Amino acid sequence: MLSKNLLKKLNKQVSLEFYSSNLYLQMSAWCDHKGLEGAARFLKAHAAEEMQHMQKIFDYIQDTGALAIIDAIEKPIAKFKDLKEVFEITYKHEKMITTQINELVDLSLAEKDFSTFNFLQWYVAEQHEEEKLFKSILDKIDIIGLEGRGLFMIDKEVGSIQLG
Ligand code: OFO
Repeated sequence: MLSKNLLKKLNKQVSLEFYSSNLYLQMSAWCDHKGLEGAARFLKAHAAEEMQHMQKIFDYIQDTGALAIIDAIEKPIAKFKDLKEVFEITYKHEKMITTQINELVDLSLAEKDFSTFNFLQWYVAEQHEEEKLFKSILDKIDIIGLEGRGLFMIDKEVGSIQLG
């Protein structure tokens, strides 16, 4: 059975994953609007992944016999300076999500809720991959740059990333 505190934090994570999905979907709309088809495709696919992250926690809560609660979801930012800013925001956002997951892991251990601790390990591994992914995109932007053909190349590169 989930403790009150853990349930509250897991429900908060449901909302955060919804927000992640909305943020990436909104970013994909901006990219599409700017003719950045590769980045738009990548971010839209990533938004769908975030919905799966949300659903997994939602289902876990329900499976424990507790009640999943969907809270109000914050409105995502819709306009960006350039593609670099888009990915700076994604990277920062994923680091924040990692912190939240780590806090959940910490709490599950403190409460000796080993079932939830075990469930959260998937998210620990996923966050490692996500931070690595977004950092690698930022590194490419730094190397290639967004001037002239750089933007075209980055967009093509990002569009070719296969999500797992
Ligand atoms: Fe991007 O991992 Fe969920 O939020």
